[in-house]
Amino acid sequence: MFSRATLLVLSMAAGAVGAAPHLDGRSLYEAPFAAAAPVTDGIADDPAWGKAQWRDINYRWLGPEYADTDFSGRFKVVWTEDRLHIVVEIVDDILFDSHRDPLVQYWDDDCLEIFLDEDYSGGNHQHNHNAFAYHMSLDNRAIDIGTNGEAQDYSHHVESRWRQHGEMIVWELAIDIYDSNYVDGSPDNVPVKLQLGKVMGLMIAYCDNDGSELRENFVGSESVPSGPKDRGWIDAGLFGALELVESD
Ligand SMILES: [Ca+2]
Ligand SMILES: [Ca+2]
Ligand SMILES: [Ca+2]
Ligand SMILES: [Ca+2]
Repeated sequence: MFSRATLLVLSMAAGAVGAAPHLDGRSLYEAPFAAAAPVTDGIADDPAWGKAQWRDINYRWLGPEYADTDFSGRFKVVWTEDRLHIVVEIVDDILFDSHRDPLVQYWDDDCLEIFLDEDYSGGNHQHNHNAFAYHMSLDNRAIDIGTNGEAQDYSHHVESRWRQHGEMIVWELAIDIYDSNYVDGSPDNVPVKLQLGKVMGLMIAYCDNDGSELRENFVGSESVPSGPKDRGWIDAGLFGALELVESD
């Protein structure tokens, strides 16, 4: 569990770099270490998942009230030295991918968003790599805005597979973690090695569209008590804190 000392250090670190502070009331997540990395195949029978706790995707950021059968979601996180592993269970009554080009209006198709801030700095990440907001399309592409202000395909950062199990989609992801020094298009980017006790920023969300021109709902794992609720693609201060812990 997070100690008061850990939280104090986190808040001091954010202040020290002059970043915008995190909003009050951020979630605290713990990712247990995975002795064996989960296989990214959309089947969540990997032993590592049994160590982690489910967390809900239940804050309605955009759109009207919705039924559990329209959308519901929850997720777990574990880690290895090389990658962060996430499993998401989603109920969505209609899967919809209107814009077949993954770089066009990707947030208005059904889309799983994985927000990651390697050093939990918070702050703006719109046109830089202070944090990433991977928009996972139904064809397993990872899209975010690059330093040129244009949508980029970062699918080589994220291994992603989902399968339907009854009414449920099980979506597994294995993510290379890059820090803010990442350079778009460079062959020299090296993922960060993960270690026990590391604290990162994390937030998970789902854009649900069931056939409309624009997404119908946007639902996330963090509360947004003030300001535009959909600004996670700009503001890493909304993200929760994820601590990498032992397996037990
Ligand atoms: Ca699996
Ligand atoms: Ca739906
Ligand atoms: Ca950062
Ligand atoms: Ca949908």
